[in-house]
Amino acid sequence: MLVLPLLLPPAPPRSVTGEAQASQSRSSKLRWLGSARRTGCAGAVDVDECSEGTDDCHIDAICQNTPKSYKCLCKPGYKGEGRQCEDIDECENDYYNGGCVHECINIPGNYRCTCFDGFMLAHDGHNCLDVDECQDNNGGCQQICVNTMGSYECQCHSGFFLSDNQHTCIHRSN
Ligand SMILES: [Ca+2]
Ligand SMILES: [Ca+2]
Repeated sequence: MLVLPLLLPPAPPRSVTGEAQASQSRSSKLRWLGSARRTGCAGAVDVDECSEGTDDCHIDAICQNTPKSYKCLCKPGYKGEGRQCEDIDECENDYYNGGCVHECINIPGNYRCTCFDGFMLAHDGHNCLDVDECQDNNGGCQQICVNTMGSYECQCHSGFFLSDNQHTCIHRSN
């Protein structure tokens, strides 16, 4: 039985710089693919459509070269079959709210949780923690600062009452 040696074309230059070289290497690669198919050696020559940019993956997809073809996979945070990908709206479900305790903001490929005034985002990125305003300059209170959930209030020692600005105390005159 006659066994014909499998003749592979020379490898294309690995590091091509410049548009002229790149397109030259592309056209010769395509030529090789054609001859490989004609001679029935499918699979012997693989064209990396991903690195050549000849794939039709969506801009928000990851191109994966395979031995005979390529695959398009939507990036994390996107849904679709690869040729078409669209952002997942993590905030869409009002009940789940992206797992955010307060507010959920949808962004392309991701989402962010934010908190109402008087709260700060916890390290888990989802919970909201009360800001203790009294830790900072006594909350601006002249006498007593009382921290509350989502806010704070100023109070005064006996013999004083809180002024209209809710921060300073005025001595009660008899
Ligand atoms: Ca999103
Ligand atoms: Ca507070």
